[in-house]
Amino acid sequence: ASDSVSAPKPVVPSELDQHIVRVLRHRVGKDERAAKLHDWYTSSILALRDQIIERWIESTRRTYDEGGKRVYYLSMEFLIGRLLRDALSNMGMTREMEKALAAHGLELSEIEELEPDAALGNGGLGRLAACFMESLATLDIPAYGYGIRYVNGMFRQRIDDGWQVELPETWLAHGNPWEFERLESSYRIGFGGEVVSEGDGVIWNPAEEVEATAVDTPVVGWRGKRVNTLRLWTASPLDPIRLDAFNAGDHMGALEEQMRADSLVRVLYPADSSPAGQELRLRQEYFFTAASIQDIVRRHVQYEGDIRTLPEKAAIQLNDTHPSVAVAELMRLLVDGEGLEFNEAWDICRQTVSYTNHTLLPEALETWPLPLFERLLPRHMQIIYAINSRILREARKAGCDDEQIAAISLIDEGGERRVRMANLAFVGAHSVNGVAALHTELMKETVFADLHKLYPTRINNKTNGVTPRRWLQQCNPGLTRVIRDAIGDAFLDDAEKLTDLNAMADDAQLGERVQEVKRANKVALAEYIKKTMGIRLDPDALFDVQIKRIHEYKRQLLNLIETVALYDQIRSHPERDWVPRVKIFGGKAAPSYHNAKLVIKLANDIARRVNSDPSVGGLLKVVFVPNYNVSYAERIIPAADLSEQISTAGMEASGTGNMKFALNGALTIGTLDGANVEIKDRVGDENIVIFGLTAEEVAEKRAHGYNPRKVIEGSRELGQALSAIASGVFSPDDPHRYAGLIGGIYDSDWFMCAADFDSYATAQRLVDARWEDPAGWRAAAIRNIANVGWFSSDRTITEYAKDIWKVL
Ligand code: DL6
Repeated sequence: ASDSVSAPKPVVPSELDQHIVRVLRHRVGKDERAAKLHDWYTSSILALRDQIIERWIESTRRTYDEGGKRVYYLSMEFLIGRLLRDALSNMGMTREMEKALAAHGLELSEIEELEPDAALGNGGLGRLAACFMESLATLDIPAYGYGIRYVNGMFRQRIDDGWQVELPETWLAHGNPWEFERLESSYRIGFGGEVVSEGDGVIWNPAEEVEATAVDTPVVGWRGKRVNTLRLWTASPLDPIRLDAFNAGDHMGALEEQMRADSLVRVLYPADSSPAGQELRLRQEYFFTAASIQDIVRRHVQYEGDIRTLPEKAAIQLNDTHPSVAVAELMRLLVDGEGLEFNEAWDICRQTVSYTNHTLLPEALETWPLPLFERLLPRHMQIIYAINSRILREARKAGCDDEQIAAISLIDEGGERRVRMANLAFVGAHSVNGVAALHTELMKETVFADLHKLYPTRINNKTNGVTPRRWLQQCNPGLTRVIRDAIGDAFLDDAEKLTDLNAMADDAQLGERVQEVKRANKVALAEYIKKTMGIRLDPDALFDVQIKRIHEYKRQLLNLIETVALYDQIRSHPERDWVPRVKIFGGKAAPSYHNAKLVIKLANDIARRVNSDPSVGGLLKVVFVPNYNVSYAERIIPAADLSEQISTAGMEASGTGNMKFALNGALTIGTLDGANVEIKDRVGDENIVIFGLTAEEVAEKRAHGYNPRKVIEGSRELGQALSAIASGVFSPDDPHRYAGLIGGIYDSDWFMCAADFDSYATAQRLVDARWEDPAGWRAAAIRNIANVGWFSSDRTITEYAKDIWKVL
């Protein structure tokens, strides 16, 4: 008899099932009969978490017993997204959970959908930190991630009439079953006040203090070998209420301290266009950095006794300049707290700290007005002056001239005096790394040229990576299955084993299976977009995707101009065999970034016009997906055919989306920028479409003047597309809406949209031609998958661990 006719077997509850029910009753307080989906969600996570805790305790004990060195990763952002699927998969419990839930008529996929994205980051930098945490645990390296537990994190993006609207993200509204508050790990964080001398030393008497309290989230590595800790700080006032003021009738004033503390952990990157915004940003940075450094020093002194051995037991990695004040804070604790001589403290600091630079954009290299810094952190300012005098003497001795000295100084003396946080991080660290080969070379030649001359061995490269667990296995189970069938399971533990696929890249059967999976992923994405946005997409069209923060240097505008040119071409030449395309855009613009917000509106204006134009005959569709986040990326990336990585060369430090797309079998159209260069080297010139100016050519054009008007006059397609946008073809309700945006291209074209247009448009038609050869496209897709295993964050972390942290 077949299964369908045999008597149903009695369901024997599994251990996990029983555990979930116990949790539901005793910790959630619900009867199975009355439990809502959300109760099951909470109980499932808590039951899984119980298993994780066992490994967590075991990992922590092991680290203490072995007296090993720990890595401390300080980051303003940890864009961890959802954790349930990741934790289940890394614990090897997905099947078990599916079965346990099925016993109650539930599906794991519906439970997973209830988990909010932890939107504790903005873009690549934050997602990199999340990948790194997972790889650190996977590689069995004891590590803590330190950051801020933002109550609202990154804003939620809504699109109203094509415009971005920012709303608070309420990811904690239903509590967070993953976290543990550690009231015993609390530190006082001071601001303002004065520094007074006492005996040989000084004492800082802050004018205000808040309490930082740790909230811990376990981070499970692949196969559950190690569980590390993501420690995020929350803030509270020392006194919850000023009762005297409250009783005197000043009810709001009595809670002022509470609000002041609260504002520190409310949102990620509050707008810093106003002085108040700047001050809050600096306060946030000092708050989490000081709490983290105090925690590290306390742990070390408690277990090792002697602060002088700190560099043997602790490696502190600064993720960009946001935590740079760590250098001054560590010096303060060593000198004022532990009573070390300045020189000895300086040696310890530099041996312990290392710094990663993630951008060359001058506006993103943090500097603080000196009066603000001095008012908020008077003792740190003194320490920075002391470090500066030491460094500048060293520079003078090494023969630096005044200009070089001015560039090296921790204080920018040109105009309003400012503290340079990147220089502070550079001099206070023994290692300064870039995040892709080209970026690292440009660091040496541009922003850090003079510091590099003074410390020529300090800058090194660590090309970014992404975790293949989340970005292949979990987001694309179909492709993972096909790969396992083709080359076995070794790649699950070592992504570089994907190269075994190279031998089969032309195998028609494999090509077909890869294609089937891609199509299924496209159908799923199309259904989701239909459901959420009401737009119908043809899964057989080429899915061309640009998802990332909206920024002029990332050139969503170039893509949109080319979209308009294509729209014109399709209408002018309906007789040609156009490849049907779906252009998918997604990303958030900084709330005060006018042009970026205008680009979002333009994408939506173009979409509205193109999608409703019958003369396009469905050959072109444009979609701007709202509120792009980690979970959305997990849906889109497996469904992409073409990955747009088209930044102005020299401006994208690395990119990590580029790696995720290639790993999922999308071909890249891109410039020779960031890690695209290394992707090209690995996948081979024939399996990527490169266009545009090189970084050198861009620098050359900028230095020697370049006339975009002439370029525009010489390109009919470009000229027509630009004037269509500028004259209001896509914005009849406000014909001048894009005049300024497009005028910027005519006037200076800083981001080289005009300069690169023809080359980009030609590359796009080459993509079309390649699409017309399905077998060739599939083989190229397989070669991408096969050759980007090197971009696993396991490889990146191994390099950090060996070269910088010395823990492997
Ligand atoms: O290193 C991670 C990520 C890189 O992949 C991106 O290329 C880079 O833009 C980003 N940097 C930042 C820092 N600020 N800015 N701009 O987010 O880091």
